[in-house]
Amino acid sequence: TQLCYHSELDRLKTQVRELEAQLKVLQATVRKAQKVLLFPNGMTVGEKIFKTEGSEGNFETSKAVCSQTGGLLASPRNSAENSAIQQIVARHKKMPFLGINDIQTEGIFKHLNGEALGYSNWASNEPNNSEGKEDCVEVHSSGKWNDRSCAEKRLIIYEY
Ligand code: 293
Ligand code: CA
Repeated sequence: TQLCYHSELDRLKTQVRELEAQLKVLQATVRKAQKVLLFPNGMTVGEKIFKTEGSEGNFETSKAVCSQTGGLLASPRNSAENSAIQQIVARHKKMPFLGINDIQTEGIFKHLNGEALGYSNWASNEPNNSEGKEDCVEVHSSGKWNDRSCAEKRLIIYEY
């Protein structure tokens, strides 16, 4: 009957409101837990997590170590993500390599998945491929990027 449908609808509406309220509480709880657990070695930016364990490696090692944990070498897609990496650099006083390189084609820097660079933050006069052997990208404490030899050892920063 009309009356039956109406009360059923009311019950569902109440349930949705309750679930919305519970979801808000859950989201706040997760955000708080993330903040606590990631301090001082990690940061969240939107859905992305950047994290370090303080260890270092050359580009190949850094890439492999990140994959082993189910992550990737940090690869900022925008200035907010780059700032998060910059904060980790500042805290650890060590530069990382990004998941960006021009190993395949000199002068064409790409993300590890082959994606073209939509965002970049090169220092002035970089990338310069100094001595013809700089295919990887390090991040300075300024947040600016410099191409550097992939054989150097740098702070490993993971992204998830
Ligand atoms: C050259 C010129 C420097 C620059 C350096 C880096 C190395 O030595 O100004 O800082 O290359 O690009 O990666
Ligand atoms: Ca350079």
